[in-house]
Amino acid sequence: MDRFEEKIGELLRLDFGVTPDGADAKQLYTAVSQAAMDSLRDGWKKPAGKKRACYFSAEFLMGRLVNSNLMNLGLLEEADRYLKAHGRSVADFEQIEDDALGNGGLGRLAACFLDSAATHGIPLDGYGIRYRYGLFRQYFEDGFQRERADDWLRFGDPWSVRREEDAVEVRFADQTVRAVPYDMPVIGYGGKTINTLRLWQSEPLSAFDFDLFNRQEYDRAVAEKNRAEEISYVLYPNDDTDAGKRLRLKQQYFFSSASLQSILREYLGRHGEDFSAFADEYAVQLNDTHPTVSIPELLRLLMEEHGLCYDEAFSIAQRVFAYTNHTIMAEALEKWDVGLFLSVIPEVYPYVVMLQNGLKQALHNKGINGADQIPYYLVDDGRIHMARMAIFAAHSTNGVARIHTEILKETALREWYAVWPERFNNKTNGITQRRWLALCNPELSGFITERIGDGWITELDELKKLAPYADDERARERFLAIKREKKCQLAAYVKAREGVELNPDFLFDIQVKRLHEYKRQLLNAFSILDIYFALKDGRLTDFYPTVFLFGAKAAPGYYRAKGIIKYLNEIAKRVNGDPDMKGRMQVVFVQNYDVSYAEKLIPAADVSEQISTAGTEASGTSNMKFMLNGAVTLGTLDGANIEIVEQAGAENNFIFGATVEEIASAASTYDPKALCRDNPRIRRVVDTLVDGTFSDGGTGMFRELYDSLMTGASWHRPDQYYLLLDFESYCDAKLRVNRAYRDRAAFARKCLLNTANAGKFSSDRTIREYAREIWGV
Ligand code: CJB
Repeated sequence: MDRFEEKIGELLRLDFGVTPDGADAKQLYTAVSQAAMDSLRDGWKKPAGKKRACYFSAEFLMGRLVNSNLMNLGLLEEADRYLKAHGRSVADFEQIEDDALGNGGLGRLAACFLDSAATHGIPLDGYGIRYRYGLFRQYFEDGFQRERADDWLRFGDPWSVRREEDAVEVRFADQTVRAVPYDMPVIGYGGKTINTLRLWQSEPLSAFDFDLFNRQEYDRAVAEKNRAEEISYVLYPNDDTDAGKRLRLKQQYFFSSASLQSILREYLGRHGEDFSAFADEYAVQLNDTHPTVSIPELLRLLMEEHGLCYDEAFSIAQRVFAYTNHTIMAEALEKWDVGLFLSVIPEVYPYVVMLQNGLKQALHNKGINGADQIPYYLVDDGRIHMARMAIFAAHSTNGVARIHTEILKETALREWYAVWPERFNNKTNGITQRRWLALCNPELSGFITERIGDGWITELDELKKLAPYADDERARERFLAIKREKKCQLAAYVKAREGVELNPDFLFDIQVKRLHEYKRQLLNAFSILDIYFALKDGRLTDFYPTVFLFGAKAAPGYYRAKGIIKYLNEIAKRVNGDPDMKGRMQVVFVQNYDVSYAEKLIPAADVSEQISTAGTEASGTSNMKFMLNGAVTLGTLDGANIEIVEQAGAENNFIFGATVEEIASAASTYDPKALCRDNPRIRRVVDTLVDGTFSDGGTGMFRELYDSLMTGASWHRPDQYYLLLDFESYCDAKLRVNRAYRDRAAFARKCLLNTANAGKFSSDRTIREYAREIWGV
């Protein structure tokens, strides 16, 4: 028995007083995790003298850690063997960890980046917030979304180490709090590089006011503690929208200031007050505008506490910071009310003003003066524009897919691109193949490794070598058998979680992502109804049996998104309850879609639904996960879909709908009412929102959805997501996929070619581009 196993036994004995055979799953999980932590302690040190990149992000959606950490340390098989010897397996850890410190794509991207950087020896550390409660847990009650708090710490947190000695203070107008870091090792594949994810927890300066306690003022005695803890209490559940809330600004400043203080402290320890090397030793990537208050905060720290002048401080900041934009949705570009900002962090505001003056001077130097400067103002109309601040003060602004960056340059940020074109660059997103293939699909991984070796685990371009197997009948049959096996596994999971039976011989058509109007789950709903009516009427006779699966959380305050969930659940109830549909069609909306659910759903998919209105989805990353696991994309020419199709071939995917240019020219002519009037198929499905076909439980939600399609956000702007414009071409494409699926060999060929051409979408490629082109590490 080796050291790792011995350590597990010892921890079980000392911490829980149990033997390996007597331990329950949670005790085993804790002991195995702690033994793994023990094994890496020596290797978990920052190497001296190297530039480090810091990823500042309000979200890190890590997913379950135990399996990926064990795999990366090369301990997964050993742990499983050990557990099996005691009548258990790592699969027993399934229900133990949660994965909720992020909302969606942006937080998951951060997690993929950390994995890729550590795997390739790139010094990158994450900095964020240790929320006490992560994204809410979702369940359905009569088809309506309900939310429950996500108590992710209920199983303990064996992967974090509290670093009391590194705590710092963060000052607000109305309170000062202690930021205490919890460090998590980020273990590269092979275990050679271990970086750090540092998450800050907000605590009171002193735990308890005994004076008040002695005076029997118990409420006030704990009030300060509660107020401090409130800051890192819960993750804002909004994806892609600007909440503009006081607590949100507090959270942003809290982790920005704490992270900068922590970096400065490290640096001062090496260099004293000489800041000339700071920008040579640190790069900070701002993950969206959420940490952008870091810019004036760094100026403040350098000028107020270390005596630098503005020009010196600004020049350092500009070399250190780089900014990633993740969306062009206007409502997501954060703007802070000056009054609110002043009431929360008044000490930072003067630095915003200095930046504004610096900007004016810089524009003047470029020959832009007077009213021409207005579109650039950092403080405009009583609000502070965080994206503008980031573009001005950072040396790099990047989009996350080619088309997204083009839209930033040509439309959304064109004024800025005109002045500072050299700052703009594209970094197409990626995903880590360790979690999204090796871990979640060992069957397909084995298939690939048998044929081309395991080099793909760290160099995904190796998958190219798989392409010839797309023409090999035996390989295709094997691939189909694996897909079926993944469907059976998913079916067992869905049965246990939702109480619904899935038939593994059906086509699996899956749309999973946050619920948002622009992602157009409602369009998917309409197409399903259209097929349903066609089957009922006998118009459609050759439909291959299909299950349409959905997974999505709606922000709790996003009324329309919740209406769409209810509507889809009503459709599911109708279709699944209709005896005519038995063996032909099924609709299932799974509850609490999260990283762990994704790991089950994605490998089982035949068709990946990526149907956002062209120009709205910055990149998308689930599209890449589906592709890697051998599904075809049914999608619009939006975000990374464009690059996916470019890599895998248009003939191996199903593209439909208006392009960005066509959407732009439809803007003045799009007339949803006329489309409804003139097209009976459209009218029939859309009318189900208001003709009593389905009940919204008397809430009026469906009527509101209907109105949003007909009249949109405002009276003169009908449905800004153009659902009905794309309806017909979408339904056609959906039936094209369905027909193509009948020829299983030809379909398997398409799937295999998607996998074989997924190399570009590894986050290893993306993070190397950031390292080389932005950070210089
Ligand atoms: N994104 O998840 C979020 N949250 C936001 O607030 C803004 C954007 C998503 O980021 C992903 C990673 O870059 C993108 O793939 C996705 O298109 C975007 O919506």
